[in-house]
Amino acid sequence: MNRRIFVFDILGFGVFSILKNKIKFIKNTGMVRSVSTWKTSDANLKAGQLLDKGSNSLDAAVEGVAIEEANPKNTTVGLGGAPDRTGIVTLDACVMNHLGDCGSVMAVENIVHVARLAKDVMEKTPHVILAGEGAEEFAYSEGYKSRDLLTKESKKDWENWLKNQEYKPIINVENHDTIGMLCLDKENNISGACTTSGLAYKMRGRVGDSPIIGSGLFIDNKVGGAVATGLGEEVVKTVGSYLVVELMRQGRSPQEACEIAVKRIVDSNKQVNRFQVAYLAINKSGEVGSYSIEPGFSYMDYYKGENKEIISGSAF
Ligand code: SD4
Repeated sequence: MNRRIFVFDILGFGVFSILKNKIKFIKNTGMVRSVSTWKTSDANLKAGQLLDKGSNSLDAAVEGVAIEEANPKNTTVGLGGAPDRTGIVTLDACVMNHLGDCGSVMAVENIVHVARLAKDVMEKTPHVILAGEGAEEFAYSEGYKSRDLLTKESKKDWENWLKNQEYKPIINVENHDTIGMLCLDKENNISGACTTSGLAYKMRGRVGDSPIIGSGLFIDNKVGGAVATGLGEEVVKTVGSYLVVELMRQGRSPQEACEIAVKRIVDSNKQVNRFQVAYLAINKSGEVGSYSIEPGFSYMDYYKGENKEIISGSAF
């Protein structure tokens, strides 16, 4: 090969690969979108409106999910969340931003806004994860107030549960459940937050997927983000949210990526009709996808000033 052709080849290939990447991950600067698992309308509206006002994606996600954390009617998040089998409410949460920074708290008692606490772990400590008493002490040092998370209603439900003590993860808890949220801001940056009280009447000390980076939430700002909800034990086994993002990196749409990740669980599980897992994903172009094992999963979508509930497709 003479030198001129060789140089042309190198340059040509360089231009081609740059173009290829550009085509795959088209940026949509200026567009904002917020999506969140289940019918978490107020939380998603809050995040969407913050994004419209120019908030960065991390602040929008954390302040959005804070609405559910403070909602005593949501029995799977924050205040009013179902306790473990000993009657103690323990919360899990994590956040991840467009730089790939992340923070997580696990099995935290007496603190309502654990997604904010996870953000504080990320921004104010040299660590990524704080658990249990250490996380709670850190919260007090940052000015968080202690609050009994067990409401009269959740205490009553737990006392009823004690009569039979049957541990059975419920497939879709009244369509109002763990909140995983993904936000795309005006700078075309994606961040997310995930917050939960975990599965009702879990063993003391049990932690699910929600605070585990890569399982309950994963963001790669070059590609997109994903969140999971449902039976955490099954999400952890396939590192579900990371899998969805990696599938998008390989060129799959958010919808295709969620479907493949759900099918991976279905294919390896004979008892699949006994539990629910759902994924929700967004890519850099602002395209959204979702899929679940069982019917009944829905998500909220704030786009162009409208906040809509979307019913997800399912494997069964
Ligand atoms: C967990 N994934 O702790 C959470 C629970 C959940 O809808 O998402 N419920 O396993």
